[in-house]
Amino acid sequence: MTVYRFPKDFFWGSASSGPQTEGRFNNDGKGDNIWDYWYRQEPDKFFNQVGPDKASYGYIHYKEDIQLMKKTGHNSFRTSIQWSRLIPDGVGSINQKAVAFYNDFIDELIANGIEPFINLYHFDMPVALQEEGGWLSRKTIDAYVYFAQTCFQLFGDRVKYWFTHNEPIVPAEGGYLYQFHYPNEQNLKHAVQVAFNEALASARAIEKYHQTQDGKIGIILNVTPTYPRDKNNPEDVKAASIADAFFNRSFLDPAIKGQFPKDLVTIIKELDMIPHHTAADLEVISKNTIDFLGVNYYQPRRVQAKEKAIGKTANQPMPEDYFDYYDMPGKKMNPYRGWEIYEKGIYDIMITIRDDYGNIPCFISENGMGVEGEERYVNKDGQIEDDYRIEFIKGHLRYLHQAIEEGANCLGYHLWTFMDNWSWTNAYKNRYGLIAVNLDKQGERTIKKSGYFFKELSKYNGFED
Ligand code: BGP
Repeated sequence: MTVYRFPKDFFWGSASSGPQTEGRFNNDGKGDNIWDYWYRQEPDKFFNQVGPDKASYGYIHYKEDIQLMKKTGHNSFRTSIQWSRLIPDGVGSINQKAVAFYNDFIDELIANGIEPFINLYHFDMPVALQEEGGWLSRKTIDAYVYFAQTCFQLFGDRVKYWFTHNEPIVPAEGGYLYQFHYPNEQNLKHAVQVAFNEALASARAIEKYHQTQDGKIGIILNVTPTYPRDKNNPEDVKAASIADAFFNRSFLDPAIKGQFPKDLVTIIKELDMIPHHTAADLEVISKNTIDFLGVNYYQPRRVQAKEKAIGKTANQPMPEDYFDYYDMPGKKMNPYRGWEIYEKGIYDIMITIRDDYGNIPCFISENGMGVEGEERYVNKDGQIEDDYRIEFIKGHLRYLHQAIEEGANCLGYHLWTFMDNWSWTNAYKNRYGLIAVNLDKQGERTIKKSGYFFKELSKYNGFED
């Protein structure tokens, strides 16, 4: 029997986001964000045509939800403040109903012994700002800093853990390369500008935070460890390093080291795609790095050297001009999401943060398994027996524990996610929650087997097997 015990005061909980859980109800004063807008334009893009309007009814059920968090062992919980709920047009007047809602939510968490972790931007650009160019525009950076300051002023007396962005690479790649976020373009130059502007916006918010507040502020990055097909083949290794520069170090380096990776800058220069910026911007980025890092980990990236010489794809350069993906035989898959499950990846990330990023304090801010058709696993008492999710969590925690034993500065583990929620264009296809949500019954909640497991995990600060 092996005992996996985690450090004292380890954060156990889960992550979610405002746009994926809250929904939108009469007279709540929320404005449109790009998801509300895109769904109205193209409902067919969303699984079973389910949009963000009701999400998981979190706006209605949040008090009950916080009791369920307690029942599932949460000592901490992350969500985001919806920009378009708080400031319906992105800039300008503040929605007082949103202030009351978030105040109550935060107070209720604290009253129940759950530390609030609050993120500012989770893919939810207000439409009024998207019409001005979204993250391509400096106006959005200014508006974002105003939004951030407003949140710090309103809630900073009680919220001590803040995040500037969740996975900022995703709006860049989803919106401007691979077309799974609005505005659905394929334009590397735009993707680079969006990424730069997000990094700058983050640094400017951090600057404001440190001037006025006394808690901690960080960023949440989806760190996807990149493995070469053959680690003894220099061409594969080089390809993996370029992929890592595009998708991991592009945000890790400015957030933690205050600088963009040199190899990536060289490539972007060769492509003549250096984003618009000033010397002052670079100084802000270099001086305002994060206090701690949230790591989202779902899957590895496997890469091989390009079969054909570096080719400029059609008219549009793409990151994949520099590497090919490697389809490793025998890999373990989550067939519903189409993502490889590789538990050791979590260990490798922690060791990279320890060795290459000064062992900055960090925590696992998302890790989880989305499964389709979970109603197959309902037992006679109406509970979903999601043993696969329990195994998934344990498999990752064993490796996380090993990394901590070897000195990684990891302070907690948050599962994605608390209750089944709305997954962007996948809507409710894959369910991730510790709690099942029945959309046919106004979002009725039922704890899954994994929810009871999580309670024990938190209570014993680990597990044995
Ligand atoms: C992360 C996002 C979450 C969440 C999760 C699961 O990238 O931060 O918002 O959605 O992935 O992925 P998906 O919803 O695409 O299945």
